[in-house]
Amino acid sequence: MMNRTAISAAAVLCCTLATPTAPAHELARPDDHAPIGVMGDHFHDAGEWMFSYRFMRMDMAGNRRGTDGVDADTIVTSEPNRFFGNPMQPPTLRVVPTEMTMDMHMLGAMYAPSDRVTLMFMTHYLVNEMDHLTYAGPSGTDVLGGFTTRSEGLGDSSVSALVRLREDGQSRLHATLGVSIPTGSNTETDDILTPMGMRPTVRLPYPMQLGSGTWDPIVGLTWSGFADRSSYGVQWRSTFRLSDNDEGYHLGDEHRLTGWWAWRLAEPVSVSLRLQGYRRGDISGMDPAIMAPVQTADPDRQGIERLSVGAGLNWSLPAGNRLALEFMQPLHQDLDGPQLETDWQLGLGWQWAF
Ligand SMILES: [Cu+2]
Repeated sequence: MMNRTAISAAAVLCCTLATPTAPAHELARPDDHAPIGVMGDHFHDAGEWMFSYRFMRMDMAGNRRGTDGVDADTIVTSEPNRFFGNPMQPPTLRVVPTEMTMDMHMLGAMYAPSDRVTLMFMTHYLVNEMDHLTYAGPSGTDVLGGFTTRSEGLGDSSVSALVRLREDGQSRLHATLGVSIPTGSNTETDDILTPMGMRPTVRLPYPMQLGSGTWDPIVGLTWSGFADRSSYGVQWRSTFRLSDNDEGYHLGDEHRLTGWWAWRLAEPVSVSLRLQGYRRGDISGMDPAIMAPVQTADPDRQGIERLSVGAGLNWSLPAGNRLALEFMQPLHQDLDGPQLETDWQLGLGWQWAF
């Protein structure tokens, strides 16, 4: 056990902003917070603040249609191009994404104006890179060359209220009600290589855009339970896209259902296992500035169903600091494809509460 008097004294010295109430986070168990990939998993007592930084990398390589892998040669000879009939548009897809990395830097702030409500603000800085192969001309399997597109900048932000519904010594339950704010750009451009060998600068396809362009409600429910050396929880969280953005479309609704189990290895360290189901719908509507013989430009090739498993570690440090990491890998993916498949996802986080 840590010395409460020493910690309180340190808190008073370091944090003149801190409220006089006991900083609950400083003595909290490591698994008081869910694995780092779960957002808005906990609330705070009145007057508490928390700041967090998360880095997340998602790595995608290879393509899939439904649950089956599909190679680039097959895509360019058999997958119809929905823009066929427009000038310069071949009957099948001719450009194939082969790999993508998404890096997310997430900044978060939480403040509890009362015991009942904790307010949470989050924003993202995104760096996306996608590698492609371009096949020559309107048909055949001759590769003309490769190219990489990149987009970087602020993503969407969100403001949520976490409303405490029930809490006793062993469990707690809260609802999440929030709104996603369209701070990310959806008009990013970069150079591409066309099947005719040209290198125009065009508006990037949907997965390379940084924001949704819409104000979207976020709704969720989180339950966590605590035993002596272990803990567990379940969270549902959805984002509903209700209206079109200025470019004439909206992204598909997103739903996440996750459950986790954590075990305390030592006083300040816990390890966790987590399962997550994720579902995202196709895009509805279309941006007329996005037109290319590539799967990522097709609003009907954006839907995802994915079941992932994750292993994580939470580490509670003095003065309200926490470090955490989590590695996730899909067990099952069903894609409205062809679409790039996710290989793995890594999250690292630092949280500071006072
Ligand atoms: Cu917090």
